[in-house]
Amino acid sequence: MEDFLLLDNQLADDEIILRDNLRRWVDAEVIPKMPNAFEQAIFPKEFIQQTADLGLLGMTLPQQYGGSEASYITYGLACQELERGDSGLRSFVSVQSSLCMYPIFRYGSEQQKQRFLKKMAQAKLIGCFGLTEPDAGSDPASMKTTAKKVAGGWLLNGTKMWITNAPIADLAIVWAKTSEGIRGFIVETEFKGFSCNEISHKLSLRASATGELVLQDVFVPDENYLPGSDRGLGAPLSCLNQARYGIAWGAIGAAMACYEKAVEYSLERKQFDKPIASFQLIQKDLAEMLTEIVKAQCFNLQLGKLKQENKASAVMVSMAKMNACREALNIARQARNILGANGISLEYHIIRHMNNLETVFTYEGTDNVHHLIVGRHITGISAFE
Ligand code: TGC
Ligand code: FAD
Repeated sequence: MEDFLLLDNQLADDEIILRDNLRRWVDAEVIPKMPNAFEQAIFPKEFIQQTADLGLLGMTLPQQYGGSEASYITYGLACQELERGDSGLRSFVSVQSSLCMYPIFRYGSEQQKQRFLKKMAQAKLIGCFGLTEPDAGSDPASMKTTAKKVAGGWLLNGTKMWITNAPIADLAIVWAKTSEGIRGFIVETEFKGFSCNEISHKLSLRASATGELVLQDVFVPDENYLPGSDRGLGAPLSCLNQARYGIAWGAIGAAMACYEKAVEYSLERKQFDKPIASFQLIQKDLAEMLTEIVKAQCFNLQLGKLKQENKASAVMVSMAKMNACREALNIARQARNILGANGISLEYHIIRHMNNLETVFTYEGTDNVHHLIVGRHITGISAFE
């Protein structure tokens, strides 16, 4: 779509090249497949290897661990383009990169990094991230999953709910309560006592595999304990900062797709002998949609620069995620309205994005949670206590 505020001037050449290559791939290979994948509720398996071949898995990590040391802006642009295709595709990449490779990179031993990261970058191993439980969503500190120290390892018991990639995963980063607080574990899905139940009947993020993890006396050897995760809840929350950053870019990608479709449609569709784009109320909606997209793009760009300099705080990331998801959902709804009845057809893509964005609005911290994180920053008073 139009670069209204000439933001490309602020991007490096390699960032523009990657974005444009990815844009072509998403247009050619992803978008045509998504209506059917969404309707059938399948995550197209070919995307797994293709995203690895495109260098999208763990791209910000050092080369020795399979990454390409890409800038955070590059990662953001990748999330934007992927979610222009479908939120489920961006979710797959987010979870593998930010929620599985990142904790191994940040909290894992050298042996764990050597064993897992390159294979994950090549999509030879797929990960999922288990924090949420049936009774612990916004408040992960109340989790019930436990890890008990035994000779040579740990015994894990509990259930994790709503876990992206779980049905296709080879390993799960599981967060559990030990006698000393919350810690992270690399649970290989072939471990005895581990099982996964796929969650069906979702009407949002349908082209994404979601599951429930059940852990019944799963023995996890010491070598799969994340030794650096001994900072309690802060460890999983630091991974969420990475993923929430990608979501802020991704949600705007979905919004861009909806906006572009709405502009195109409003110019073609005639009522009262005129293109509906000529009606003032439609123009007002389009103007609002473009304005919010450009505002969020500016926010993301500045946040990406700060993240690259290690100056992006968690509250900045929360504000970006909150704003991008809310505005993307509003834009999708406005676009849906502009397409009238066609707005609800999968053929026009908008209803798919709109339904997906309902999940994106909720996961990785709900809209309310992010408002309260920002509110805590403003007032110094925590609404969670
Ligand atoms: P609180 O007292 O605020 O903090 C506990 C400790 O954690 C530290 N901390 C952070 N560290 C790094 N990054 C952050 N964003 C952090 N937020 C907090 C904090 O400094 C403290 O450290 P210490 O050393 O003082 O102990 O904790 P709280 O229990 O009051 O909770 C705060 C709250 C509600 C904000 C937090 O629990 C929260 O963010 N809840 C939302 C849960 C959530 O986002 N779940 C997401 C699950 S994963 C997912 O949805 C994946 S979807 C993937 C996909 O498909 O793309
Ligand atoms: P709840 O926490 O029960 O919240 C319900 C409502 O109450 C919300 O509106 C919330 O904002 C509000 N609320 C709660 N507390 C407060 C408060 N203090 N003040 C004001 N309002 C409040 N989790 C993972 O761990 N890994 C994954 O890979 C993953 N993937 C997901 C994929 C999908 C498709 C979905 C839908 C979810 C996924 N999640 C995942 C779970 C997601 O992170 C949680 O759904 C989310 O954190 C909210 O938790 P909850 O659904 O239990 O809602």
